[in-house]
Amino acid sequence: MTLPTFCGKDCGGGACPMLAEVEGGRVIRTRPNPAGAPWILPCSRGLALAAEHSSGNRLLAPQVRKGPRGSGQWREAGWDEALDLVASRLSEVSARSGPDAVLALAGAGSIGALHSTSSLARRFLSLAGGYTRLGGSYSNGAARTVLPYLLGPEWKNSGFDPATMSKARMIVLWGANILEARLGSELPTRLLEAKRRGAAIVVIDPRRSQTVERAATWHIPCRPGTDTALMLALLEVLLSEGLAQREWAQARSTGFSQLAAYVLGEADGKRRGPEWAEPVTGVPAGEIRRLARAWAEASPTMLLPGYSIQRVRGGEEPYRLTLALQLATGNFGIPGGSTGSLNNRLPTPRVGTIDPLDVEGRPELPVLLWPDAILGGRSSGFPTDIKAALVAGGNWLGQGADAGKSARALDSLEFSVCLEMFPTPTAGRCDVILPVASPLEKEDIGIPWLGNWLSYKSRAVPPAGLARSDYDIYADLAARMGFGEAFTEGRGEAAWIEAFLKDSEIPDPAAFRKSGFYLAPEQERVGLADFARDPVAHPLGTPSGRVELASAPWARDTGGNPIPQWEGPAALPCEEGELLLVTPKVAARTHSQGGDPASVAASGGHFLCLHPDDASERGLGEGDLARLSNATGATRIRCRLDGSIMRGVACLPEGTWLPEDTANYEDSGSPNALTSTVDHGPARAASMHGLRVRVGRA
Ligand SMILES: Nc1nc2c(c(=O)[nH]1)N[C@H]1C(S)=C(S)[C@@H](COP(=O)(O)OP(=O)(O)OC[C@H]3O[C@@H](n4cnc5c(=O)[nH]c(N)nc54)[C@H](O)[C@@H]3O)O[C@H]1N2
Ligand SMILES: Nc1nc2c(c(=O)[nH]1)N[C@H]1C(S)=C(S)[C@@H](COP(=O)(O)OP(=O)(O)OC[C@H]3O[C@@H](n4cnc5c(=O)[nH]c(N)nc54)[C@H](O)[C@@H]3O)O[C@H]1N2
Ligand SMILES: [Mo]
Repeated sequence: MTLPTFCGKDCGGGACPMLAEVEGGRVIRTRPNPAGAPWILPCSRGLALAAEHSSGNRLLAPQVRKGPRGSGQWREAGWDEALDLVASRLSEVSARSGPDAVLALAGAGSIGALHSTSSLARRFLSLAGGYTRLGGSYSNGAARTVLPYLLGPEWKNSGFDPATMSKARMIVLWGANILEARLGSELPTRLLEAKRRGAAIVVIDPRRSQTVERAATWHIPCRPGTDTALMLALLEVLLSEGLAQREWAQARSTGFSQLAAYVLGEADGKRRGPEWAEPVTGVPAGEIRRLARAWAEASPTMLLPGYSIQRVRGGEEPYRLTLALQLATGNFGIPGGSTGSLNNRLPTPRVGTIDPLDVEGRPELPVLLWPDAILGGRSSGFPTDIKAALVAGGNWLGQGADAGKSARALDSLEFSVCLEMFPTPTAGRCDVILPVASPLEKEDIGIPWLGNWLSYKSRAVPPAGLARSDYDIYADLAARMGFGEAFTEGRGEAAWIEAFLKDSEIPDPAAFRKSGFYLAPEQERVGLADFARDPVAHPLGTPSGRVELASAPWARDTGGNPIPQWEGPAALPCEEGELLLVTPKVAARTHSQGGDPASVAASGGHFLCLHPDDASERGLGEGDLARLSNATGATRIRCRLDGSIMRGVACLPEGTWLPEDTANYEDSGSPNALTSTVDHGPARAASMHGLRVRVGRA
């Protein structure tokens, strides 16, 4: 039997259409769904979904902790016992300390119209009386904070449909490694097609990623965290060589002349040109000039910025300058061009989704600071004193910044419950673990990160062991706590899907269920195209109606710079001997899924990647154990020498699991032993690239 399916992971794809082959009640394999071909294809992780599903590591029964947190001592419990315990402990905390004492550590482990780990957890807690929620995002916290100031509410419509890539003459992937860390299911195929037809493909990345290897016609290594300086220098060349489309840009923005005056050094005599940027960025001045000229010449040029460039210190500035570059070169909002905003900001087809029932005005904290908020509470200026946590769809311990602090925070809670498929380090520090169904055990509608389409999956097989869907677990808990009917609205899972399809633009739901795929008619949308064509007739919802490159509200609300600027030594250059660490995604994992030691070993191992010259200066050879340290912490890891990474830069991928015992964190090799929850600029967003670290022999 063959059934439509998708993963529903927060992996940059999210809903890639696939087919599950089921034999004898088991899913044998998943393969691409021809309905999505030739452009919308799953990645290697989707094709490995059946293996994840049947992994011997899965949690198949509720667990109640017996020993101290992190001791790994558990006993199995039946559902009645486990749910009674969770219901009574959550109610007790709420009754004693108020509902805000419960923190929703609700992540995106599962995404979909119904099975959204984040929406379901919030819905449950909203109905339970309230909770403290997390705001912002590890992914794009800086960009999503600053972009509304530039674009107004229209920032949500500022992306592009992947098919428009076919019109681009030049594509600039700025810190976007889309062949490994996807930012849309359709981008890899569109990019490789662009390469075949001879488009220029520029990749700006300190590493020679697979995207560089397989697609780039021009690789420009740039020191992490210095993109702002490189962008300013490009603007300087465009302006001083008369290549900028000044009038076009000025008709569509505010602050363009101020920005021009800043890069040309009109006030302070300091030109932010290629010679200024070279020592900061490591990009030769001639290369910067060449890129600026190519950008001005190749029309249209599509700029696709990765999220990486804003997950750095000073990460608020790059996404102001990506917009400025596309305005200066006349590529903003034209077909085959882009606005320079986050690529996936365009609406997906209308379909119903489960309502998290969020109430305005509930206490909220920046996600980066969850450990500080637990440890510090009101006396440290946070809105609430957290006593308990509901953890679902995230491996917070190890994926969040500062692993040591995260562990202390989880250990300090009075009560915590985790809904999980696998015995993650986070689950290991909770009091109760509830086993959840796998992606192949749930019916759902898939909503992609990027693209004007939807996918569908039927329940390929029933849940393994005692596992249950998050929905089913909350419905049961809600019934025990007296609000079952409000949670379910009298519907089972299938009835919800039915209702979502009714409330959708899909003309033929039966055909959709059968094929597993709905492609909306419009596939070549260009975000903000109307505004770009006629900014007077189609103004943006900003105070000026234009793109606010200069933003007084931004400066007023956040204390940030009114126009984007390079802060310089605050971030860089490094002190003598320090390296700049990047901690990117790898193709084999969605974050920490597949980050357990056995899976990591099976997918090639976990290493610190160093340039041979940087290694030899530190007395390190291939396979030696290196020690990385900075103000947050330290970790040891074997190194691999690689002449293709930029000098002065080191790479340690994210997503490996921490050991149970915090005493062993120094041996974890986790980059988040080194990331910090403090000092992070106006957006209070995470810095996970461009970390200054010392590296030496362990
Ligand atoms: N395989 C896989 N793909 C994923 C995910 C996953 O877990 N696994 N997660 C998804 C999610 S949730 C997100 S938010 C996105 C994140 O997408 P990104 O943040 O864009 O992904 P990263 O892998 O962190 O970084 C992408 C590239 O940027 C480079 N880089 C790092 N720092 C800098 C810098 O300062 N400047 C420049 N120019 N380049 C830099 C890295 O070397 C890397 O090759 O990825 C999505 N795609
Ligand atoms: N150093 C460093 N750290 C990073 C990053 C970086 O670039 N560098 N990137 C950051 C980014 S962009 C992100 S988005 C975060 C992601 O970090 P997390 O949100 O922690 O992501 P995952 O590790 O994928 O954790 C998802 C968990 O949900 C579980 N899960 C899967 N399906 C279900 C389900 O149906 N129900 C429930 N209850 N659970 C389920 C999975 O088993 C997994 O343990 O990491 C951030 N951390
Ligand atoms: Mo993310």
